[in-house]
Amino acid sequence: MSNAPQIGIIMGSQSDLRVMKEAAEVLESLNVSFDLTVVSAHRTPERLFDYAHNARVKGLKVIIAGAGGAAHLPGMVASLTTLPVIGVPIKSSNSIDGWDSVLSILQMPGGVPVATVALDGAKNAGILAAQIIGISDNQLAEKLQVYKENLKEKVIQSVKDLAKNGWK
Ligand code: RP5
Repeated sequence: MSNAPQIGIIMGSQSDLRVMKEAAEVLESLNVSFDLTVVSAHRTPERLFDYAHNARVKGLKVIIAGAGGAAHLPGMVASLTTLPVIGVPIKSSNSIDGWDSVLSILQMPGGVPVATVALDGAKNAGILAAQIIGISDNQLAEKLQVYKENLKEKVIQSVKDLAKNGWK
């Protein structure tokens, strides 16, 4: 995207992209600028420190961090920045069943929050990040309002479809 990125999307491995691209896609659809890269807490710890320390300086407002297995990336980034961090637990090749990723990201100690979404919930991470930006961006808030109206419309339509088929 051409605008300076407002949201940073990071993931522990390129193998996480199949999930994390859903955050990118929803931000694209809302026209919110972001950048996206791989930062591994365990394999590139120095890169993790650099990324977290530079995030606010380069203008990021929210960080979305996804990782699987022993998923320390979101928590470590949160420990190094005052920007809000949204964590995406990923069911990956080294996950037992996904709970390992969920708990690694969710169970943060007091003082270092990570807003944790559902397993593989990158889409919601993107929406939540946009909602945070939307606090001070009325145009974006309007787009989010339309998005939510569409969700409502889909449910109303499904109620009508069921009724048409005799289900009430
Ligand atoms: C985690 O290990 C990554 O976030 C990824 O989910 C998982 C597996 O990584 P690869 O072995 O596929 O690179 O750190």
